[in-house]
Amino acid sequence: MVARRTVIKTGASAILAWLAKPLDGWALEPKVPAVPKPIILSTWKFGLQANEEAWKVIEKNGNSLDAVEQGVMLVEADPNERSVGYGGRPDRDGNVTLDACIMDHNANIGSVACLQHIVHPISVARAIMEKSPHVMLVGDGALKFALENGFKKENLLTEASEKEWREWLKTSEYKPIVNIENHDTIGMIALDTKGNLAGACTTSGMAFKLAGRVGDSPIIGAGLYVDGEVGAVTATGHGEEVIRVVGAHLVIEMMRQGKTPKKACKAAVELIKRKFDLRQKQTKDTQIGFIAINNLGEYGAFALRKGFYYAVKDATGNKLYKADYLVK
Ligand code: SD4
Repeated sequence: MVARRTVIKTGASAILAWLAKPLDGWALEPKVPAVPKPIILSTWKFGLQANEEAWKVIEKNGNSLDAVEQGVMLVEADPNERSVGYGGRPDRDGNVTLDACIMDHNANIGSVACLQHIVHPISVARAIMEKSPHVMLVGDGALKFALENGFKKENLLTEASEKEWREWLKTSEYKPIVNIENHDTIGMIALDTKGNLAGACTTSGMAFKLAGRVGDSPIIGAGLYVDGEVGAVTATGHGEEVIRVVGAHLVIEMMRQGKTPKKACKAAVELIKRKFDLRQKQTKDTQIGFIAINNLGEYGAFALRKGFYYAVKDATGNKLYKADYLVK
């Protein structure tokens, strides 16, 4: 004889199974919203203005690639932003050298590293992507390509940056401290009205770095990665540490495996911390932050320590958020 409780249980599971099964003609839940809700994320406080600039493209149904380029160009051209483009702090020889990269949802990529004299490295990166057979150019070759493609040669070292550099020369003490007072790289990721993702990342790198030093920002997979089937991610902070774990690509792969953008960013930060621990190095004075969106328009961020901010713009507004962090 079958117990009454068993009958009830079996009946209930049958109903649940029936409810879970899509009937013929029923639409399955879409993986990507039918009408994508555009969104833009960028690093640090200057991300707010950059987002507004990028939104001008998005709101006219423009594509996310144009949006991220336009957005970060605003910061590149601003002499008061001392860690990106014109007015950026120089290397220890007094030369402003810039790193940037750009990527779209179909894995089109362009990157430029250690570029001098050009205000908009992000546009040089895009030109490399669209007009050259390569994906990355560096140093003199990158400058030559830029000049041949209509970019103008300019002096990027402003009076303020030169003064700071001359002051630094007195001690020549190299401390790559990355925090809110010394905010850095602009990384921007966006989802447009057609559901396409893109990202851009641009920086003058660590102030007073060795000549020739390249950080994570122009390295596709480290400072930026976009996968149209998954999401978009960019990083800021101590580039050497981000390169060590191929940070942005790692976050993408975590999202591909089902993690939310925030959890994926957190997992990458945890791995970076673990690498510090294994090398018995202190994380003091080091900052790393990731921001991520998935192709549903969900977003998140995570940092190694307190003090990382990121800006989020969508149809409802443009807000600055404090990222959660791993260590005090
Ligand atoms: C670099 N990641 O050159 C850049 C610097 C940065 O916040 O983002 N600082 O290593």
